[in-house]
Amino acid sequence: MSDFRKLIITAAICGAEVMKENDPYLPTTPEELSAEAKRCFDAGARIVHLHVLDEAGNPTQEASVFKKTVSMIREKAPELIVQVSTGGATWMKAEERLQSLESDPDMATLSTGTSNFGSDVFMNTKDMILKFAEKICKKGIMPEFECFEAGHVSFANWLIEKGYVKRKHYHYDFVIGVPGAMEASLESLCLMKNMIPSCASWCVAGIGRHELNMAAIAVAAGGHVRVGMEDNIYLSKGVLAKSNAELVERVVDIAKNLNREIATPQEVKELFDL
Ligand code: KMH
Ligand code: ZN
Repeated sequence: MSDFRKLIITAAICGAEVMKENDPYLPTTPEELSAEAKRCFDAGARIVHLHVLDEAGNPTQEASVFKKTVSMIREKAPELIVQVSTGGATWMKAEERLQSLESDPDMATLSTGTSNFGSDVFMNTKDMILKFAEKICKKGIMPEFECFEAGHVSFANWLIEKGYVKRKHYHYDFVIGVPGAMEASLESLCLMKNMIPSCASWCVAGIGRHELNMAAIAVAAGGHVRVGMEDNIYLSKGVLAKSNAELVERVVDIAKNLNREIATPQEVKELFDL
C-alpha cells in the first residue's frame, strides 16, 4: 500500500439513484453542481466524483451536460480534481455511459465487475471493462477502480498485472453497503484493502448509514474517504445534510481529531501523476 499519509476526500455530490424528490438540497443543474463542488473544495474535498442530470432531473451521461458542468467546476474551483462517472445508472448501455469521457476530466471511474444493485444488476462484463479501460487510458485520464465486491479488486489487480492499465499510481474505491452487494463492515474493508498492490491507495464509500463509520475507520486506518449525497443524504437519522460540504466537513473534523492532515490539491496531483 502507498505510504502517502495525508487524507484525500472525494465528494460524490449527486448520483443516479437520488432525486430532488428525495432530497430538496440535492444539486442537479450545472450551476448548482459547480457551486456545490466549490463549497466541497473549500471544506477540504480534493476530488469531485461527478454524475449529471438532465433538465427533468433524471440521470444522463450526455457529453454536452458533462462538458458544461466540468467547465463550470473548473472556473469556480480550478484546483479541484474532476472525476466523472462512467458507471451512470444501472439501465444504461456501455456506449451511453462512456460519453462522460468527452468532457476531458482528470479522472474517471472504472467499475471492475458486475454486482447486484438493489433490485437491479450493475453490469460490467469483462469485455466492457477492457473497452472502458482502453478508452480511459487512451485519453490519458486516470481511472479510479470502483469495487463493489472483493472480486472486483482481484479484477482490477489483473488489469494492472496484464498491462491493460499502466500508471505510476493506482487508486481503488471500495463502494460497500449497496443493498445486494458487499456489506459495509470492518471485515469487508480489511479484506479489500489487503488485496491492493503496494503502488496503490484506497478509499471507502460507505452507503447510507454506513458512510460515517466507514469514513472514521478509513481515516484511522490510513485510507481515504468518499462522502456525499450519491451515497448518503443524512447527517443523522432523519436529518438531511443541507449541503454536501457538511458531509465533507464532518470527515475533516474526524481527521483533525485523529491528527491526520488533509492533502493539498498539489500533493494529490503529484501522487496521482495528473
Ligand atoms: N450508479 C451506479 C449504478 C460510478 O459512478 O462509476 C454506478 C455508479 C458507479 O455510480
Ligand atoms: Zn457514482
